[in-house]
Amino acid sequence: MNIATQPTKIMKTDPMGHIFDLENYPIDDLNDPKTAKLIARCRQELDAVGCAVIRNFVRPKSLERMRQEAESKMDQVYWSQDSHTPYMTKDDASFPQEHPKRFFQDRSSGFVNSDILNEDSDLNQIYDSQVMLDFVSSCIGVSPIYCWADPLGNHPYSIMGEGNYFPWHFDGNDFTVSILVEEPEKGGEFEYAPDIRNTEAENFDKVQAVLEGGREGVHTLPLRPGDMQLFKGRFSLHRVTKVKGRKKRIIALPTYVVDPYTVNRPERAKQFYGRALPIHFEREAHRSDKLTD
Ligand SMILES: O=C(O)CCC(=O)C(=O)O
Ligand SMILES: [Fe+2]
Repeated sequence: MNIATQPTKIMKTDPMGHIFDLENYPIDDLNDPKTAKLIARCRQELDAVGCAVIRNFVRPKSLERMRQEAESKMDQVYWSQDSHTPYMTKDDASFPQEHPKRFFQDRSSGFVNSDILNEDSDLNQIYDSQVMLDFVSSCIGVSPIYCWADPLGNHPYSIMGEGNYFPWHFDGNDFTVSILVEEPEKGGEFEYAPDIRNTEAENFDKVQAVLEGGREGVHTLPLRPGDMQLFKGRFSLHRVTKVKGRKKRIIALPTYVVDPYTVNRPERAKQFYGRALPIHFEREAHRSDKLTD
């Protein structure tokens, strides 16, 4: 199947007032002055610090439904403990030992994969929403953007319990939205180095400095349940610090791309989501950019 013939995901046009606070954030009308102002602010934040935050964007009842959904799937979480580079690539001995491509970090975390969400799940509705897609596209300033074709990783819940750590990495998709559904007692902070690389330059020296503990250009974002974050996960090196305490950290992660044909490489699909599907192998060679991954 080539790009021109692939089926297009059918998006729904519901205004989403049962999930989003449309009184304060009328994103179903991009011409509303409140929305235009919000989009301008998000763009400015993304340009300045690589991440936009919209406080109390998701209604408490929707958040509770998402928390219950994630809790109800705890026995199906794919937990993994492994060691990987920021690119999820295999070791490459042609590079010096200290090169980021050879920098392995331990990760322990779990995912409720996108393909096991309940059909009427709020997270599914967010991901199927044309209103949401248009809003994200406007905030990022890129059009068109698409939902990601990766069936396992395109809008999962990431789950982290006591002692879990999600180390420095880049995402396989271009843009990520995050909505914290349950806050841990301590830790689980999102740290990121915005735009540390771009499609033209990997900037391995800068990446190496952060991997080795450098804090230059690193931002910390304490997340709050119900807020929505937008960030450029393919270009910003990011991590989640170690979670502490009995409460789990649960976060919903809808993802977006500029090229609707891309999916995770099989290696990443296996490491994060437990398996690689035929689609991951079929599309392995197809990338929208030349980045390591
Ligand atoms: O949990 C987060 O805040 C970000 C997770 C993440 O970076 C990922 O799943 O790729
Ligand atoms: Fe990520």
